[in-house]
Amino acid sequence: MKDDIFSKSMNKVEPFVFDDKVVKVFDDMIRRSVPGYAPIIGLIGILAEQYVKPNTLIYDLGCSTGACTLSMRKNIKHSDCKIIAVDNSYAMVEQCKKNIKADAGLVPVEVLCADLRDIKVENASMVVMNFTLQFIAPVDRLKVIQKIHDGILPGGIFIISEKIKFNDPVEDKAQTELYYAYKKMNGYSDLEISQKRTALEEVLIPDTLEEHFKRLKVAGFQQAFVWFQCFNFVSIVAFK
Ligand code: GEK
Repeated sequence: MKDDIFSKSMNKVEPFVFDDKVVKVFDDMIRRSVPGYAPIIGLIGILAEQYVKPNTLIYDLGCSTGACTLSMRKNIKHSDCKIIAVDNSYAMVEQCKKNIKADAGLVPVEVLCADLRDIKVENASMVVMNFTLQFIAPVDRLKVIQKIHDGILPGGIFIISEKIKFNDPVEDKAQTELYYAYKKMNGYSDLEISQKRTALEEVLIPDTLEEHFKRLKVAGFQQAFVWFQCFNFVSIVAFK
């Protein structure tokens, strides 16, 4: 279903929430709004194929409708693994469960409606947070990353995709303008772009790449690098 949530002029733009209305248009919204989303989903399957170890757990934190979970499920070679998909939006979790049910993959999937800050991470060979840490309160971010690090087995990986901001104001402006041009190319009007920006203002708080790398290092990851970038959207792989 086409995303037209912000197409009409609003007297007051409310903060963005992942409710029923958003879930209905989510797949269209994220593909048209996040440059690189579709290739990232596909390529996360390759990372899963390479790094998931037998008899381990795989986490998809902030799973939404289950795109990363399904991509990993398709490519994991070991059916004794289990994917744990977590989201705190009831509407998202319901849609995710439907999508998993309609998929013929053999790897078991458990879908949890929970705040990712409250769940235990253990025996993991791969953890994915695809565009989700940006919605977690900045004060909680290190604790979340630390928990993920501690729950990953040696040799395991953590994939974190985020919208980022840049220290250099010239780069920040150029990358942001390219991102808005991407949205316009995908059919969003200036009004939709501007109202969505207002709705996300205090909800999606981006960090710089430097802040991400520093946090990953403090948490104990051995190495981390960008494996995908399109404008101000990046995906990092961190190795334990
Ligand atoms: C994808 N990964 O399609 N606990 C659990 N879930 C949360 C929390 C939290 N504290 N806060 C936000 N979420 C997906 C896309 S969308 C990104 C992820 C976007 C959930 C929220 O409900 C939403 O489903 C997801 O994080 C972020 O690859 O919409 O830009």
